[in-house]
Amino acid sequence: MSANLLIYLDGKLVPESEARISVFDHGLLYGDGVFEGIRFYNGRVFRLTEHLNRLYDCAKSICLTIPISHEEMEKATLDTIAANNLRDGYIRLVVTRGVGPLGLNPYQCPKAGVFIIASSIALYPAERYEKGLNLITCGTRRPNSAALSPQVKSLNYLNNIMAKIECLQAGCDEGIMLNDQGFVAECTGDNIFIVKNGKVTTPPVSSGGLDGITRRAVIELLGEMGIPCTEAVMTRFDVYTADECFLTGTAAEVIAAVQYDRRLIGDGKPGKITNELIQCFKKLANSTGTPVTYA
Ligand code: PXG
Repeated sequence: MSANLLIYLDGKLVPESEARISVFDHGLLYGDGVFEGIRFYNGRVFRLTEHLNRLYDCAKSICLTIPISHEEMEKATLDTIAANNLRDGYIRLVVTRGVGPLGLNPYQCPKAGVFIIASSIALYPAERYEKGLNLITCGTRRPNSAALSPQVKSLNYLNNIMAKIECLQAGCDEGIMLNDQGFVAECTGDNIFIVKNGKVTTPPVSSGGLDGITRRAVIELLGEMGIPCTEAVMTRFDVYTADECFLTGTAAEVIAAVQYDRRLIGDGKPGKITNELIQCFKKLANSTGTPVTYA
C-alpha cells in the first residue's frame, strides 16, 4: 500500500484514500465478483489480452455484466499503470457485483463495480527464488466443478486461503492442493509442473487447477526449448519421485520447489531444466507485451 497510489474506480482515477466501495457491495458481502492479476515488465503488460479474455469469460460464467467494454478495460488498465508512472509491477483488476440490498439475489444489484490497483506483489521471499520452495500436501481440496468451477477467478478465495494457512502453520512456503479424487490439481496460487527423465508434466486443467496464463506461456516456451511437455493426471507419488518441480503463476512467476512433505525433490536444489526455463521466461516477459504509453 502506498498513500500516493492512484486507483481506477468506476471510470475515474482517484487517490487511494478516496478509493472506497460500499458496505452493500455484494463483492464484499458475498464474495460475488471476479478478478485478474497481471504483471507488467519494463513498461509492457504481459499477456494482457489473455488476461482480459479470462476476466470477461469468468464474469460471463457467473452472469455478471462488466459495465465497460474489453477495449475500455484495456485502456483503463494501461492508463492506471501510466498514471502511477510504474514500469514493473502487478496490476489487480476487480469486478464486483455492485451495490444491492442484503440477500443473495444478484439481479438486485443494478451495476457492477470496477476497480484497478497498479502496485507490486511478492508472493515468496527473494531467497526462495534462489533456493526453491518447501511444499506440503494441503488437507483443503480444490472445489469440485459441480460445486463451483475451479476456472472462475472469483472473489471467494477462502479455500485457497485455508490451504495457505495450512502451509504457513506447517512452516512451509506453499502447498499442493488435490482435487476431490485425490489427484494433484495445483498449489494455492500457482500451477505445478514436474520433470522426470528430461520430460515435463503438468496436470490437465480438468484436474481442478486454474487454466493459468503463465502455465500456458511456459508450455509454449518448453516447446521452443525442445523439451517435451505433456499434460497428465498426477499423484503425490509422482511429485515425491520427480527429478525437479517448479510452480508458475503471474504473482509467483516461475519458481523451483525443492522439498515436498519433508522429502527432497531430486537433490533438493533447483533443477537444470527449471533454471533454464526461469531464464527463458525472464527474457520473454521483458521483451513482449502490450506497451504502456507514459505522459
Ligand atoms: N492458480 C490459482 C488458484 C490462481 O489464483 C494461478 C494458479 C496462476 O495463474 P496465472 O494465470 O496467474 O498464471 C492463480 C493466479 C493475487 C493472486 O493476489 C492471484 C493469483 C494467485 C495468487 C495471488 O492477485 N492468481
